[in-house]
Amino acid sequence: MANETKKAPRKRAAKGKSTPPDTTSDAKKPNGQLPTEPPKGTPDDADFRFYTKGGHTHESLGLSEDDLVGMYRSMMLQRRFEERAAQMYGRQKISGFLHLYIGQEAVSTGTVQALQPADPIITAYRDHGLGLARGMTANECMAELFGKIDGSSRGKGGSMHFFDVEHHFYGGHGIVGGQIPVAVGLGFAAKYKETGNVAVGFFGDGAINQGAFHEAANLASLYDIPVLLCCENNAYGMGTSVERSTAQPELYKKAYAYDMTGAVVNGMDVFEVYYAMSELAKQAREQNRPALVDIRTYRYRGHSMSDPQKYRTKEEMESKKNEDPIIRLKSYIVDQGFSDNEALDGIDEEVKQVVLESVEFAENSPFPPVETMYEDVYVQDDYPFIV
Ligand SMILES: Cc1ncc(C[n+]2csc(CCOP(=O)(O)OP(=O)(O)O)c2C)c(N)n1
Repeated sequence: MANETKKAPRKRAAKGKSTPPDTTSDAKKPNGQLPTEPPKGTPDDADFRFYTKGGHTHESLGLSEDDLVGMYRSMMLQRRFEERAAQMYGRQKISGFLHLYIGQEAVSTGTVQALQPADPIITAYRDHGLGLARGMTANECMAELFGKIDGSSRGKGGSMHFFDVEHHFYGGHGIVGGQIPVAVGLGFAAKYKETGNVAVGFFGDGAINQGAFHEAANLASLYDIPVLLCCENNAYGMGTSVERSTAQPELYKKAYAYDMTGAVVNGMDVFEVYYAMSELAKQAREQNRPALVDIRTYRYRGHSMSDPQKYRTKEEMESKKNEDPIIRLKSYIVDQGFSDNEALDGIDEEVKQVVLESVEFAENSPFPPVETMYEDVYVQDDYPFIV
């Protein structure tokens, strides 16, 4: 598309805080008038944002040495926690499903570092990394995996249902794509209550094909909702690759259909994630506008513990491991002279110990009593109300 036809971002919303959207009137919209102009053509890359160039330094990003070490510690905790969880699953200490996040830690860590603590975050069932990055303790997370009463959801949710209201982490959802409209609802609430927060909803590349995504994206744009719809594009939905399941595999392009910003982010680089999410959250906050963020990442483990991973080659896996986000950050910290390998390995040992203690904590926590099974369940008193 030539520059003169390049679409300017829509300025539907007033800057800054706004009044709740008027959903009862369509007075602002021309009723029954379809465009008579010929279409301006399909979007090209100039219409999107690419956070893929790399080359950021902590200075250019305004990150301190402490921030870097904190990010390293967070990523290391997520990885060691899940390695141990996999082992506990093998020992049948954990039942049901277990979806590991290993490989995607730069996404959770970069995002949390970029957001304000009260910005709500919601995700699907691959939720351990985000929960830990947001401040959940290894103890409450491991106890939840074990189905014990000291777990974050009192042991009744398990792996797919971490939840921590205090840290503005709203789950943990097992129905593919089901959390995306809830993410828009969290953004709607932020706008309605004028909190100045931005909601961030994560989902997988498989989920983008669900109707829930399209309905939610439409409403988010129509109502000017401050929400980042973040696709953790790890290339596969269970064993099916994006190319085989998605008519437009360049997922960011779907933003164009909903008149919102579309961005691509290198999710293996924690600096790039931090940079992208800082900019996009600022825009959403200031303009009350949604964005679709296509975060290119990779999971080293199978879809869940029972996945034999026959759909990808060892070579593909190995090449991705060369991009490991933790090794990348560690090298940066050492190269800059902020710390050395020994000290960073010490952090690794420290988090391993935290995780080991969380296993002991989970072992010692009791199962929830059977009679509490129906507590904390949403029940409508007058149900069934349709006779
Ligand atoms: C509505 C619905 N359909 C099917 C499933 C079964 N299922 C669980 S995960 C999954 C694949 C989703 O893949 P993706 O969204 O790419 O997320 P990823 O696991 O890669 O993080 C499917 C089909 C489900 N949980 N919910």
